[in-house]
Amino acid sequence: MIQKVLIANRGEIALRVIRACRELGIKTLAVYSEADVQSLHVQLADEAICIGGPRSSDSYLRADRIISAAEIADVDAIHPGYGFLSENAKFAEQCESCNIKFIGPKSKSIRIMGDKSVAKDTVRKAGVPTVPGSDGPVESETEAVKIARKIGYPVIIKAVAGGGGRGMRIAHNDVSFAKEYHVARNEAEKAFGNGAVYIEKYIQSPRHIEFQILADTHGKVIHLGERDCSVQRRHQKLIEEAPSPFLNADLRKKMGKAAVRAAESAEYQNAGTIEFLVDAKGNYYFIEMNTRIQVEHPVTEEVTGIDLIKQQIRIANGEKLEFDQSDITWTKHAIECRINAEDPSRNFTPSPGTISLYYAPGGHGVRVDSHVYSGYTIPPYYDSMIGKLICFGSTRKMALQRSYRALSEYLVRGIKTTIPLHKAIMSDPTFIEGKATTAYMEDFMARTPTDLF
Ligand code: MV4
Repeated sequence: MIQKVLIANRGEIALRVIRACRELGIKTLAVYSEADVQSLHVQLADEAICIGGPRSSDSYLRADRIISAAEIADVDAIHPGYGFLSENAKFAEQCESCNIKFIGPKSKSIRIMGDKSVAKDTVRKAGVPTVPGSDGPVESETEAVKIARKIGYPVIIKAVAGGGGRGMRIAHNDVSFAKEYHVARNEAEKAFGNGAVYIEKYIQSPRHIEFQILADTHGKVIHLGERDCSVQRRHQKLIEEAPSPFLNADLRKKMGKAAVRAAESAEYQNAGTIEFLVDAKGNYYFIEMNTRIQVEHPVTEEVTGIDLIKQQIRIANGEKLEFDQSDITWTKHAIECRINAEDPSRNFTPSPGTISLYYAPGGHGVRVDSHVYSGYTIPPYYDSMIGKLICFGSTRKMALQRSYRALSEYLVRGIKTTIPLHKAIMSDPTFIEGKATTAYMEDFMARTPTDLF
């Protein structure tokens, strides 16, 4: 039985895990960097251990120090949150070999899904639709051009070790292909130490729709529906919502079944996400699986009523899922706005510093997951997200109106944030009509005067 958990993370997700543990009667150990001494996760956990300097590479990425802390404090399990070591197969393996439960999938599943080409091949063999392209990594430029011609331009060149939009190049003809192929290989080699790439047909302006999976250690896999994450900028998501305004019940059912098959094909356990691209005609294609809890998980929690972090802990404990697919219903609509310490009028440059005044919205249908407070200083070392505003109601319209209302009472002084940008999007006809694709943000920024932010 898990009685004590080390949270190998910081910020709002560390708080989120501490809260779930509290409700389950589980003791918590926070780890923190020298930059996070004043952080709420350090204050709210039962115990806290400093694991190193401000930079992630000296603290939250130091598997050795985190496992030492786990052993000193005698924890039963480690929750990795998102980012940092959450999708590191070696870290999961180290936990397993030290007899500490890794609250996540087996290292084997992380490895399969970490190689984007192996992931694609694995789910395709299980009957899940994938984007037409090369069968696995391409071996030479000559072979690559042949495949590109066969599938037809435009094509996208993706790094096998990439993911989340890193290491992708688009080519429109033989000439640009030759150039982009080499750029992609060099970038992949530099960024991941692995230059292998694969090729796919490029889908124009798709929607990004992902399915939440829960899988127990007894072979049961269910999905909790989708999140539409099409509103993003440079592969950083800004808004996520559930259900997707684009899916009907029939498509949801088909994609949900495909998502479950994809998870099963990797013998997946715990919470995970299957990402699809969906084109204008409703064709859907698996692109990647995220083998961790995601930033946007509260959207699914609010529409299904299921606490995903508690489910992760229950699953790691070896307990059976307490519901069947037919028990899962979606009766509400939820929208999440990511509040970042960034200046949208200056190309989203980070805006770290001290928050002189902080007041978070509340009321019916409003949830704020945040770790900041009046007087808190945002360190420059980590990502810029300072909170998530999740608004929900019985209809999409209600969730939209509530989001605008809550954003209007959200006060963050002393730094720049994405709050004014979100207010503008919540009142934008294209977004309100549910027509946003992955091309939305670029278009929105081009036609919106930035002095609004
Ligand atoms: C694509 C694509 C078009 N065609 N693959 C970006 C994130 C990574 N997970 C995969 N991505 C894309 N893959 C094919 N074959 C377009 C994107 C893409 C995208 C995907 C999801 C959300 C936002 C995006 C923004 C630009 C491109």
